[in-house]
Amino acid sequence: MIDIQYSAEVRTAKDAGQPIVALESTIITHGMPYPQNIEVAAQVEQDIRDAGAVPATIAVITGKLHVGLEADELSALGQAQGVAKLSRADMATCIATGGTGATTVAATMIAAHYAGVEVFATGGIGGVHQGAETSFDISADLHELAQTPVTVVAAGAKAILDLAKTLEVLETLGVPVIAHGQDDFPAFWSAKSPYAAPLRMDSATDIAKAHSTRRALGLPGGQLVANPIPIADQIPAEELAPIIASAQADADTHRITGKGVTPYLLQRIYEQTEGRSLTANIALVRNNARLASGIAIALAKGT
Ligand code: PSU
Ligand code: MN
Repeated sequence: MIDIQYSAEVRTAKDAGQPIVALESTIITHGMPYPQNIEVAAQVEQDIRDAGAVPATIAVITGKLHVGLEADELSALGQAQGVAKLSRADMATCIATGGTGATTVAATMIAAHYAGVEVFATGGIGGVHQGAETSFDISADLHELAQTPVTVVAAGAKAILDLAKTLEVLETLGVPVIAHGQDDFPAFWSAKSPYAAPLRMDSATDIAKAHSTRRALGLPGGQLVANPIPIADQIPAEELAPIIASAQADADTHRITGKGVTPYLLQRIYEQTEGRSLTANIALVRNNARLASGIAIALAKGT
């Protein structure tokens, strides 16, 4: 076993059996610019507390796996340079070599499960990139959802991805994709997409029941809860489409590959929407944190 460094509030919550919601840290280090990144991270943690659960932001800091960060640790991580982006492939080497890294959806799921946390809120999952038929760029997040039993609340997958292929791969992998409160699969900055979600549920309690039913059946893997951005905060898909296409073209021109692709595209879209993509991103993460708290609370009650 490796040691987990818990924050004080997560340690207390674990001992008392209180609901805990995991949060990733790549969104802080690679997904949003400083200083908004740490403001948002602190705000999302507070949203979870206000909803009656306890936030556990996950990261590796100088070789130690942290589940829950103290305020000073979160602030330092948000300003640190050269933090690694950790997915399933990199987390163990980072811990083994005393490195510092932020966890993606995949790595956060692994750490949350290891710590006994079953619900996780984020912005958007990684997925199948446009042009994947030649680049083979498919996020490890999808395979993680197929094997690690954590319910992940996200606003769907970013429109920088190929949503149709992302949904197909999730279906192949047997991952339940549950839209919350609507029939469409949401497209991150936009509430709607041209694609229907395979499943729909309208309450946190039902989602919690589905989670515990999978556990009872001994099924490996988690659930993807696709929670649409509130309509008032969305950016219409038509408006984003040309911006995404141009960001994608820039990424191709500059031969951005591997882990660099998602952060590069997010940064270009942030610049080209003059920050509006970030405002929407903040609104949807907060919305996801609230729903995840409801699910964690229902599970803690034995749902
Ligand atoms: N979506 C966002 N912001 C992010 C990410 C996704 O809105 O920062 C991050 C998440 O950590 C996700 C990762 O797990 O990007 C996916 O990266 P890749 O496509 O390289 O697997
Ligand atoms: Mn990738």
